[in-house]
Amino acid sequence: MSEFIITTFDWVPETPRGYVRDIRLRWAMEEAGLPYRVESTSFTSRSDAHFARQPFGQVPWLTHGDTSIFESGAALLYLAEQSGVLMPQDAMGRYKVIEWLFAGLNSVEMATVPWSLFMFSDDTQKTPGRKTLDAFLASRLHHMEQVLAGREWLADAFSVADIVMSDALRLVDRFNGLEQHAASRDYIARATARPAFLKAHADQMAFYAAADA
Ligand SMILES: N[C@@H](CCC(=O)N[C@@H](CS)C(=O)NCC(=O)O)C(=O)O
Repeated sequence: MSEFIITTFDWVPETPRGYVRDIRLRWAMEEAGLPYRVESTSFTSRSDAHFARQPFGQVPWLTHGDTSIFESGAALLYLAEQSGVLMPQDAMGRYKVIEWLFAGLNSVEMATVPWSLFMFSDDTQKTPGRKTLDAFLASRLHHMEQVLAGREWLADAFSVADIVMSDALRLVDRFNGLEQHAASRDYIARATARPAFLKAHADQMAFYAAADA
């Protein structure tokens, strides 16, 4: 089998460490027990070769033989298919995971990322646009709280959808945005207590600590 390679930035500032999206791929690899290595691309200078792999000049991307995949969700689906774990094999089970994977990326992360950009920037001005964004996020969090109050994982078993959803929600938790959402906090705690997450997180932190040296 060809080698799996995750490409991420060679360095990032302190704030995003532990949250750079290569963690989603590292996490899936650890869950699946797939061997992989991590390569890096310059954070400060985005080359044509970088844009050829990731058209927005972002990370991560996944390489496997001749296959190169950008977008963390697409790479996770590929890994789920390659490994035979992190997603059921039957069609109905697969689509249960796929719908929640898209919900994580397109319904929840669509609100969490812009909100967290304000929080990272210490921008607390209550402009009309900000109030709309806060209400948008509050609605998504409210509905996720109802869902998570009734189940351990989004589909029948832990899956790539949980990697994305818990990763999106932990960004909100980082800024204490889940104080009124106990089920969501419990879900994040369950997900991030998994040995695969702990390893992925420790490895990302060590990778960037080494980059400072
Ligand atoms: N939708 C993309 C988002 C990727 C993304 O936002 N990557 C961040 C790191 S976590 C990045 O590259 N930021 C630098 C930039 O946007 O220039 C995915 O899920 O892969």
